[in-house]
Amino acid sequence: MNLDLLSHAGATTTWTERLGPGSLVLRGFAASEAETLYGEIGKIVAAAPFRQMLTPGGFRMSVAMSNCGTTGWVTDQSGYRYQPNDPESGQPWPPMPATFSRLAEAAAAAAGFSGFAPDACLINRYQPGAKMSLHQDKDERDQTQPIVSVSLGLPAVFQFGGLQRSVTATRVTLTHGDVVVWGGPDRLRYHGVLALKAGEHPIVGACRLNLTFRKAR
Ligand code: MD3
Ligand code: FE
Repeated sequence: MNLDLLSHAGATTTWTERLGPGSLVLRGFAASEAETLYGEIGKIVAAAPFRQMLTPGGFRMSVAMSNCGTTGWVTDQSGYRYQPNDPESGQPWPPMPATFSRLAEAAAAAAGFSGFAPDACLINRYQPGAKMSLHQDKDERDQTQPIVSVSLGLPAVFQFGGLQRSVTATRVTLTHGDVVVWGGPDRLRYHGVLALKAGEHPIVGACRLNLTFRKAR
């Protein structure tokens, strides 16, 4: 594991861990902004509540989701897609707060992807037992753009596989304030999250929240 010192304007000094040629963990990168992010999430889910969506195969996801931005990721019986409106309300997704987009752009730049301008932020809520099976993110139009993820609350074990499902996955624990940038040759690698263990986080409570920033359109 390659450890580098990194200081970023905005306060925190943290360290980085390379997971692959195009993916970098920025430990604690969002820690100083966590309360702000958490407050913004509260406002977003007041307008677009967390919901457990249905996969095209007819299974209810254990992770509850919402979105902000000009488009949002949804799944139902007819498939996976991005759409500008919340299917539950018919209303546009809440706008992406400037604190979110600035953080995502700064993280991407720190990992070597300058000019990242996300139009979608998927908000995942894991309660104890919730998990995400190995999958690829390939519903975004421009796959040369990275994905940035921000973890808040309880720690989770993230699985990072290869370009084929059969490749054995590496495990890495992601914890409160960690930011990961996934791009380049790692953009289409299989990944997932093991079932969340119960606990209590002082800011976020009994769950894990994950923001994933995407350039979908
Ligand atoms: C690696 N979410 O929402 S974020 C997802 O922690 C998703 O909630 C997980 O996978 C979570 O689709 C993992 C990290 C992540 C996101 C996208 C990736 C890792 C990725 C795309 C390519 C490779
Ligand atoms: Fe994913």
